[in-house]
Amino acid sequence: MERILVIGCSGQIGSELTLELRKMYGDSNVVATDIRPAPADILESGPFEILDVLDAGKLQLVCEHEKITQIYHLAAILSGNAEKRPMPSWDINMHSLFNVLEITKALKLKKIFWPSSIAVFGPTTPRMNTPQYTIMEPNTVYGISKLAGERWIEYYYQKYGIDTRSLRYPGLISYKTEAGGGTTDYAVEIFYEAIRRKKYTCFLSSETALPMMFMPDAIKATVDLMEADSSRLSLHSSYNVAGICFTPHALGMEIKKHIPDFEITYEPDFRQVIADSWPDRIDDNVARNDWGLTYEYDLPKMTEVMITEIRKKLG
Ligand code: NAD
Ligand code: AKB
Repeated sequence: MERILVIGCSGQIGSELTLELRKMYGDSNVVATDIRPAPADILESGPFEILDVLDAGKLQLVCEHEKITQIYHLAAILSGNAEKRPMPSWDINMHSLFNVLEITKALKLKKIFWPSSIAVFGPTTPRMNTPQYTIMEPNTVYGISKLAGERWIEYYYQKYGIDTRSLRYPGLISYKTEAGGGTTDYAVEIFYEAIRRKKYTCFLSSETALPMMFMPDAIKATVDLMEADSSRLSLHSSYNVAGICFTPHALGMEIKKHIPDFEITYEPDFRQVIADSWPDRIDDNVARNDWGLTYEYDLPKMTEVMITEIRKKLG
């Protein structure tokens, strides 16, 4: 029987992934944790504990007491916020990963999931159809921490035989929980502002193309990777996943199909430089070939669901 620990269950991904894992493994077998309270549906459907992942002692106690077999470690400081507080963000992103890797080794857990990001790429990386293996010179605190993290999880796989699995998520779009301080957050904020005020001032320029993915596709990719037989995985660092590629202008046009008087204006801020260093479009053939990565949502389908669900949410 699998016993799963989710670290960072109250965030954009954790608030949805935890519920999916509870459906798969049983509510009581998925222990949700975060440094802040969880959403009501997580609190009501299964176990939850306040846990600071930097507290290695408590992390070990929870893993032992709950007989944990797998960890999903989602706690991190994302790109925009990390640029505002570089050293504490580096500490949280790296120190938390080492705590999880060391406990996985000490308790001989079966496997861990730790997400990487398109932020591992940098200004010298080829921007179009960015390959799995390519030049990687990230120039953000967040990107450097993700690239270092990829190297460390690969190291623990090679050196200690720990089954580490990871995806380089693009910008994730969802309606349940607000995005957590990243550069791709405009693609979530825009929907709320379009529905509330019919206008949005974007912090990136109109033609800034970035890879993005709708949350149901991200959740499916995550559980598919974690469920895949290890013999199918050619790498234990992190897989490229592409999702959909669009610009703020293209997203604005798609929203206008549903809200014809929606207006978008542009006032790029410090996040423009970060976005300019990331790829436009990713090549995800290694993930497709190894474990069958697929997507369901394109830009129109995702936009339709986002507008319908956020209208319901805002009443
Ligand atoms: P988020 O900021 O929404 O959620 C992170 C959660 O971690 C928060 O609930 C926060 O309270 C918690 N947390 C922070 N510090 C903690 C600590 N010390 N101990 C315990 N919990 C702590 O982030 P997210 O968008 O859900 O991202 C989850 C992971 O996926 C991160 O590693 C992130 O880098 C990665 N990722 C996210 C995206 C995206 O677009 N959302 C894209 C690429 C990669
Ligand atoms: C961010 O913008 O920081 C995240 C990411 C792509 O990692 N959404």
